[in-house]
Amino acid sequence: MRIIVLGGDGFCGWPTSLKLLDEGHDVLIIDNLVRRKIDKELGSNSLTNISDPDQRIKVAKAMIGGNIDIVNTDINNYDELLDIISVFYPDTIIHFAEQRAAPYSMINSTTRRYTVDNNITNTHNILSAIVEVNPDIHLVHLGTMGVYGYSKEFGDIPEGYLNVKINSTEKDVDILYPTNPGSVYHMTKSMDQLLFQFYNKNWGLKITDLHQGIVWGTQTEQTRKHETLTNRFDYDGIYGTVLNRFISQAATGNDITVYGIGGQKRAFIHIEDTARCVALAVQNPPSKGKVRIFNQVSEVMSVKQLAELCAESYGGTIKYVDNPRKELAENDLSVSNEGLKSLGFKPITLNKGLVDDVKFIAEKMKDNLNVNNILTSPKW
Ligand code: NAD
Ligand code: USQ
Repeated sequence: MRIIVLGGDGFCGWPTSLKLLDEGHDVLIIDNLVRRKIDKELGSNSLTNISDPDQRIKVAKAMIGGNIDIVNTDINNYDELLDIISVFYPDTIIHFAEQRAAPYSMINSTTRRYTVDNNITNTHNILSAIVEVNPDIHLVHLGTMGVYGYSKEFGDIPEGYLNVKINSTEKDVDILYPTNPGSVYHMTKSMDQLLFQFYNKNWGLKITDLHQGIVWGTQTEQTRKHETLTNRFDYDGIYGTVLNRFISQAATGNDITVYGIGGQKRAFIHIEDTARCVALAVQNPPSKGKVRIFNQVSEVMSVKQLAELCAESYGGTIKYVDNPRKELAENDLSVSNEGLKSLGFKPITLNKGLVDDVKFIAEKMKDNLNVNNILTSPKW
């Protein structure tokens, strides 16, 4: 297949691009490298050393083979996006290109507005370009579990649609799950869903929305092939996700920073599974009938459980800090992932060996960790 990966220089997009290349697809990455620029703006960095995009592409071609390229373009620029899609003429477009950190989206009015402008315009530009170039293109979007909120208010979390009984008619209907975002970032993912519903209803676009849990890990089968292919590893208080933060904190002799009492339950997925699940969705496009929504998650864990695992395994100290976020101190959570499983997904669950791999990398790169970047989350 011919596949465009939007945001293919990022944490999830890069290993997924390499996986698709390895599977024999032609891959074109579009990325404006804004994530690398935000690191500079925040005075932060990836714990791993990441190579320049052109170097990455050169080595990917040499180590994996096949066709892969990158174009540095802002997806907010509609004419350029339309041009690239018209010329490359993909079968599938994968959309990773959004500002994805909840804390970043809550720093101030500049970052709130940037997150909304960037994410919503990107998603809408892509949908619009698909209608113009070829409505048969399959769009695979990375959504988030955060659109549901994290509760069992309506029972176990289904895949996108909630079956309800209407009091007045007594009919059973499937409605889009009522969204309950906890940050401006998560709100943009909720808004993306409405754009997808409309473009599917009006133009019959084929859309898969993957509501992904928190990603952990850093390397995959393909990124391990050469050090130039190394993936990024965010550990800081803005972009670092919780388990990677805890592992890197324990590996470098820093306190493990649990927000509140650690009763927050969340869904998790390893980066290797991110690439596998996206590849499965690409290989099995949906019909035009309805937006297909899958929960891209492997397992549910509480923040406290993760902190204890890291402390017990690596001898770290748990530090309970005031929660900078507005979220439930404790919640119960149960999530269906039947859709991807029906396509053959066999989740990698948290195991000591895999956590050790991440710990080994974090330990090796410990000189790159700036302690001033650990507790940088804004309060909201
Ligand atoms: P990331 O920030 O590492 O990657 C996003 C990439 O998109 C970056 O390389 C960035 O430069 C690019 N980008 C952003 N705006 C762009 C624009 N206007 N034009 C061109 N390129 C642009 O994020 P990630 O962790 O790889 O996440 C990818 C997607 O997966 C996001 O949509 C995110 O919401 C979703 N997701 C991530 C996680 C996670 O834990 N990392 C979990 C669930 C869902
Ligand atoms: N947390 C801590 N200590 C820390 C960091 C975080 O206790 O040092 C807690 C947070 O309070 C939160 C939980 O860990 O309760 C998860 O935080 P996170 O930063 O790992 O995840 P989140 O902000 O939800 O965002 C991440 C990605 C985002 C994606 C989302 C999936 O950055 O792109 O959409 O995970 S989900 O959480 O399932 O919605």
